[in-house]
Amino acid sequence: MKPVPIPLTTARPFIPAQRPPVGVTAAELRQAARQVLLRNWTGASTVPSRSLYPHQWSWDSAFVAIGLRHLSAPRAQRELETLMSAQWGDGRVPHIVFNPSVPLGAYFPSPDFWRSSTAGAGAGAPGHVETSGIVQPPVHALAAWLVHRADPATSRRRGFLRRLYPRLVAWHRYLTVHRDLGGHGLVSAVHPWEPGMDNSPAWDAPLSRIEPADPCSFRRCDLDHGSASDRPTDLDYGRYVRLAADYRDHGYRDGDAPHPFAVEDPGVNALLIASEHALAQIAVEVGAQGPGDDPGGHRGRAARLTDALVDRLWDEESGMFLCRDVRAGHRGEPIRERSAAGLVPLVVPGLPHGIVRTLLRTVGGEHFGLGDTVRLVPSYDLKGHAFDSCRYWRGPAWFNVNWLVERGLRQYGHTTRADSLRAAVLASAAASGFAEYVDPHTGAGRGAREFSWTAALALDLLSRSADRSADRAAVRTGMRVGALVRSGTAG
Ligand code: 2M8
Repeated sequence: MKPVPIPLTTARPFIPAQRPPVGVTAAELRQAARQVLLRNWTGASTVPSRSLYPHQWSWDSAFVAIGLRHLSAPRAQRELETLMSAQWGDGRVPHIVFNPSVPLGAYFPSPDFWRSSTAGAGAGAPGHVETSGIVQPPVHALAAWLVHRADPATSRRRGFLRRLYPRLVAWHRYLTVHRDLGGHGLVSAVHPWEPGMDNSPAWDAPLSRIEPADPCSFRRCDLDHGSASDRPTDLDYGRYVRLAADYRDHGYRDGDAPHPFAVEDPGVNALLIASEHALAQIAVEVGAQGPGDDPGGHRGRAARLTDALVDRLWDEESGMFLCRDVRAGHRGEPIRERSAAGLVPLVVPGLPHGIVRTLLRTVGGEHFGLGDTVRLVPSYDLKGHAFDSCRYWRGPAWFNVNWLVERGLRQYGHTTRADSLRAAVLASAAASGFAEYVDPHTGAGRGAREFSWTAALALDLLSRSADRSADRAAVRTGMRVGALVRSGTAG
């Protein structure tokens, strides 16, 4: 009998350059993803990459937990608990939690740059662990809810949500109270690393106003592991360092820090809204009773944030959400760059129908080309003046972004398109050896390999119950696919 392949593609034919090698089974892909997550587990959390990122990152951990829940619910819970135990007194969840056993020189900016336990003491930085002082997108409540649902009995027995809920509430409160720098109900990022899309062309204009730090005052470690043509330039790095150092020197107190870089990002705010909806469900589960921190309170906050998102960041002319530079002009100004962050609001429930329709047209149109010229959503406008298929967040396709868009397509009932995207994500994850990101045109893997969220999110997509029958069929036929995953790892 001829083997039945995993549906790595659906309606449209493969774009030739991205045709995955034939013969991957779901079982083998699942096993390979599992091994990546086991290797990157440190005992209490998961590093994004053993080489490039040897500590715990905030939004990486949320995505990792979403995948880990299919392997071990307690381990997925632990991942989030470890992160949240480094939460600051003011509610912020730091973007990096440093592993004290990793040498200082392994990653820059290192703990002796951030000096959280001393410089951040006034903002409530913990004393038992060193962290960075900035944040990343709030995907955590969504992750916590998905982790709980994977094994509610274990979650209840361990009091997982009951312990996490107040911390998640404090985290969202930090963002909505201390970070509404524009004064219109949306959260601002104060450093290009905060939205997670570090080197996005959307930051070029606001970043150009920042005086870079003296290049002799720091040494980049990222170039020891990655190619300079993929990574941010030295000039941009100098600006990242300047912003972080100034924030630190103001004690990480948002009321005192000048925050010369302040951007309302649609990705950050959309993930906050999706997480507020998750908090409403968590509040039901733990029986939370206000004031404000009850299911109705969370739903009300999600609705107000959604109105502000549409009001401040929707741009009909571009057909998508745009970032807003809070420090430009009188009321702030839209940043006219099409970044994938502007598609992430597809994860927000209850968007106006017209906006969803337009977003879907934009995803498949000439600027993002999904299902037409590319099989994964690129991080930036394919036609944009700054497009670069290799450089960090300036064009390559990232797996977490594609997982979010897939979720959004499914939420709004576009199952066929979601299925195609799911298949493309799995094919790319396999063919690239779970790369950090891929060239959207050729599908070639870039950056680190055996990257944790790529493996975790592939595992999550493989575990969708609706797709299980196709996976089972492939597994039953015993197709061989190891070569696919191995050749990707080598590449
Ligand atoms: C990248 O960011 C770090 C700084 O936080 C870096 O470039 O050194 C980004 O891709 C970010 O989104 C991600 O969380 C982090 C770790 O994977 O790497």
